[in-house]
Amino acid sequence: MKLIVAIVQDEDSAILLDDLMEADYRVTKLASTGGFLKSGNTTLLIGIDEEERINKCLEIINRNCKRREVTSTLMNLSIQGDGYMPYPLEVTVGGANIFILDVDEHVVY
Ligand code: 2BA
Repeated sequence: MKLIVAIVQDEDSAILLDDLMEADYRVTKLASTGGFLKSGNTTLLIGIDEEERINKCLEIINRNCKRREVTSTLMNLSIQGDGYMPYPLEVTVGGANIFILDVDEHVVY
């Protein structure tokens, strides 16, 4: 069994979840926060028994998740070190960051 951990943008998550459900994948959706931008994103846990279904799952994620340019305001310590200064930043946030893990065991009680 494999566990796909996919970090996607909130904007893409609803339609992605629908497509995964329709294709009969088992999914858990978690509300998460990116460490860099400190803004919300979505983490999906997808446990897959049959290895041959992994590529199809990746295809569905790829089809639904778009890269986007995001302008955000980060806070930086001022030169004097006595306060925080806002500064604008533009980054390209991935369509999806995906980790594929081997699962030793899956137990359901
Ligand atoms: P964030 O950590 O909020 O990062 C958002 C975007 O900011 C990143 O998009 C990247 O373009 C940029 N970024 C991140 N760290 C940076 C840095 N130190 N310097 C300059 N720019 C930086 P993505 O790479 O597509 O990542 C989207 C989200 O996926 C991340 O949100 C994080 O929640 C997750 N993620 C990405 N790589 C990860 C990893 N290796 N481990 C765990 N989570 C990861």
